[in-house]
Amino acid sequence: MKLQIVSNRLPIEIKKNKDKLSTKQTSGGLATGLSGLRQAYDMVWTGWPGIHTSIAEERAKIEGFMAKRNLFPVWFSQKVYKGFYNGFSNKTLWPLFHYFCQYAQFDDGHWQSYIKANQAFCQRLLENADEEDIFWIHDYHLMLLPQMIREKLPHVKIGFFLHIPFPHFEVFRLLPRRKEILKGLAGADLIGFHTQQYTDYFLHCVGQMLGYNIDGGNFADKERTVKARSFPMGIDYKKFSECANEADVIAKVKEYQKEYKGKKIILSVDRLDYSKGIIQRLKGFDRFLEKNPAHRKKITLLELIVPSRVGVPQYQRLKKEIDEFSGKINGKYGTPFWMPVRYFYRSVDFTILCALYYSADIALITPRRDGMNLVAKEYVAVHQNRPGVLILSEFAGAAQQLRESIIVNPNDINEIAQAIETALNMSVEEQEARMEAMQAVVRKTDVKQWAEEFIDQLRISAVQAESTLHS
Ligand code: ADQ
Repeated sequence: MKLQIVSNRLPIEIKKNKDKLSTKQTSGGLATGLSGLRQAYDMVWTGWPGIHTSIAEERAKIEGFMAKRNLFPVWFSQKVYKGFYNGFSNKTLWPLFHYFCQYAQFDDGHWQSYIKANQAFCQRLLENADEEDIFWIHDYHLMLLPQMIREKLPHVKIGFFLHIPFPHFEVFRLLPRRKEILKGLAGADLIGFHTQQYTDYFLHCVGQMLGYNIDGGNFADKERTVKARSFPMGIDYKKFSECANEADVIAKVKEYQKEYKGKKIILSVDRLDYSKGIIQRLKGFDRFLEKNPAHRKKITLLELIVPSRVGVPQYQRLKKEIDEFSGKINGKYGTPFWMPVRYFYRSVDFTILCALYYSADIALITPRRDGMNLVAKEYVAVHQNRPGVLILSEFAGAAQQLRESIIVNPNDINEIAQAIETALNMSVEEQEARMEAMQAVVRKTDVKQWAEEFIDQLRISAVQAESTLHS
């Protein structure tokens, strides 16, 4: 029996530079969560290796490298991958599921590529699957896959986890292929979401669009019972909570303390994405500076933005808008000795990330929609015995758990400005009390525990589904 993990990307990516192949580690969070399961299961992982090649020798080399690590690449033509990934996944599903309906495109060619890509995943999995296997499929790229596998292997255990929000019925129904998506997911035994709200929205859509009776969190697809449950994803709590004891992190923190002496640091960390509310945050900070002249020169907003989906036009436009708005704030309030906004457009390593989290007096996290938002949890975990305030959007899944943060509506610029003021005026005792309460929650829902709980539930669900089938 194997545990088959399936995600769009493999945890190791292949890069090619002037005919030379190299490797790079990707998706840290999920890989860490699954590491605990490695001891209990024979685990294999199937996904795209990050490169398109039709050269047989190159493919064989990559296959060999991956096989040694129990990784199985799925190969696509560039055209199919583009329609599947840039197209249906990121121009249709991503905007719609994040309530950016105006950005959602419905292109039948993209949909055909989405089907083909899911089929390619299915074929690859079948080469190496048997009826005893447990499948755990991840995210919105692969929503047709549960049913495709079910048709070929009716008795295997299939779990699916959605890392982004599941939208309200009124938004989901805009999708022309909504029924196909729901039927695809219904091939699973267990469907997981970050929050109870996303779970309820999904079940409501199943009831309305497929006409199934919803019984608690369950429904029957033919004779099989399908369960939908919430599993709030966590972080590697130990790693983040202990990082401030590491010598290289301590050295970096000292550097930042020297550089920002006498100034408060507000930090934000995101992938470049319109769902993350980066412009709203800048506007909120602008409003704060406008209303609080006494704080000028004493506060800096550090924005760490990791490049993402550079091929999609909305993302290019957003990058330009952020550049312009940051420049506008700096032009308006900056002096030769003080820049209100410092903005870094790159990924940083773990040491720098932790040192920044630790040094930040405030984390300002303002997504307009976010499945969970792990950055909020990382900030909380790093702040051991160190005051700090988390300002968090009510539209992040994490806001359901991190109740002691200052919760804001990112569309309300005045509320963001007011939250910064409240954070700056908060007593150290209150900051610490709130931090400790949030740390207790983040510790309890660690990523390894999240993965184990999902698999435990999947095994139970599948046994129940099996007994329903034979009764
Ligand atoms: P993301 O949209 O990528 O994930 P998030 O949960 O915040 O959002 O995770 C981002 C990760 O990238 C964090 O671990 C963070 O440390 C890291 N990161 C971001 N910017 C960085 C930078 N400049 N340098 C280095 N590291 C950086 C999707 C969903 C989320 C959901 C996760 C997990 O959109 O809602 O929480 O999956 O399910």
